[in-house]
Amino acid sequence: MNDNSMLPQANYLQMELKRADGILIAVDPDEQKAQIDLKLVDKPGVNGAYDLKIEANKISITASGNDGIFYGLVSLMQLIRMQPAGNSVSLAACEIADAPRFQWRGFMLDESRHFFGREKVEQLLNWMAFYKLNKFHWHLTDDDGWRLEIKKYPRLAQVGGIGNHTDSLAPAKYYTQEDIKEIVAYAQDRFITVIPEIDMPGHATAANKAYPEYSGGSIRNYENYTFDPGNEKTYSYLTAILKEANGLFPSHMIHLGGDEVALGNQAWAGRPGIKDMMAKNNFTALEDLEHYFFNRMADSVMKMNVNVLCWDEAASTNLNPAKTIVFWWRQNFPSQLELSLQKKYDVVLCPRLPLYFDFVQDKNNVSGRRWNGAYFNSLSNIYNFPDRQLPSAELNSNLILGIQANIWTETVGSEKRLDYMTYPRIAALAESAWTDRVLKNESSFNERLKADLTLYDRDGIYYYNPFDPGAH
Ligand code: TNX
Repeated sequence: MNDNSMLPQANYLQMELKRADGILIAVDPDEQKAQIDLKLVDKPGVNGAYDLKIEANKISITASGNDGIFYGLVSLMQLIRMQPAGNSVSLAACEIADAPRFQWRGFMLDESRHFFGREKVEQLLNWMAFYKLNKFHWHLTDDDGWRLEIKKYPRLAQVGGIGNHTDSLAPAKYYTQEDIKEIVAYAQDRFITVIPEIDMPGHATAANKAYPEYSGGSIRNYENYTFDPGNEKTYSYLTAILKEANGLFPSHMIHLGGDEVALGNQAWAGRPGIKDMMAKNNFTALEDLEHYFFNRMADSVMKMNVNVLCWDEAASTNLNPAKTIVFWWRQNFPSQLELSLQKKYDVVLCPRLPLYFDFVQDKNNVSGRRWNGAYFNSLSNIYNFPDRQLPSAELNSNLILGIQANIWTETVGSEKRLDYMTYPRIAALAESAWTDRVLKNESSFNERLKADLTLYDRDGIYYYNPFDPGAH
């Protein structure tokens, strides 16, 4: 090592090899003794790039950043792990020069609809690290449960945390602030940034159960679905929540949701506070009020020196493009992607087809979602995303930060189901996010995937086996 800042990466390799493979290595900051030499060098290139060289008596990893050193170590770990089980490991000599295609390689987990808890999340973070994914988008609030302790408003977690999508009376489940800090640190050790989502103004039923005074009202099928944009106090309430949340996440990013408000904003019509707010601002449509609300909340967040992330509906609101990232999820609304690029927003691609992992992956799957009854999200479609789906003019825009898979959990009520929907599709996601289009090779991917499946077996993961698909 030519720099002590690489100790955490070296310790990570040591710990992982011991935990998963029973292999012991020593970590020593003395460069002369090193058999695995880590070196930070001054070299232009993208974040995360590294060189890995395996020679007869020495392995060296060089990179210009600590993340590159980490990814080099992960590649080494993969090579070791893919060896057949036995008493010794032998690696072929090689020279690898590697760099990621996209800087945003994300995975989103919805823990509102069903709560999985710390151990499962840490296992996921471990696999994300194995696959060099680097952004964990944590959907912590939604209609079925509020999963984040907020000290100023304790009922959010204590009352809003009660229930889930299948059982509205299940005891409260949520993360304490201590839990959050520990999970964030666990992710950080693996070069993963954690981004919380506090969804607004829609998908707010759980919060409104705890503090109904900030609810935008109910209509048939949508009970207290929105926060109340007609009440001045709503803005300070939500700002206080966001401030507290921001203190727990060092990412300088908060996802504010902004999705599917049109489903619930009909409840706003006729409410006195809202009528006044509309009149005062000369708004003619409820949509104007929606943009007003989102703009004001985005402002509050940006004032904290935090960037605002949002679903593609919010691309229609005029936000500061230097501090906004739009998540394009509705592949049936390509115009929202175009609008986002026109407005110079940064964009993460996570279209429902093929990147929603709550959608089934096999035509024989019986439970789970599919699009219009027919389309499902196969391993192959994920592997070939985005190149087969989007025009290269859009893909070449430097506003496209990368890609992300989202797993919504209305239909994912157990750890087994979560595993089944996630693995091995996460491997295809990772290769699409990391590997340049000219280097992608689907049959090679499928061949290499076999080794990953044995690793899942070792980790007790209940995965979908594409080589032996049953009906699930
Ligand atoms: C739409 S994606 C939603 C989620 C659902 C998901 C189910 C998005 C921004 N909103 O609230 O869980 O569809 O696939």
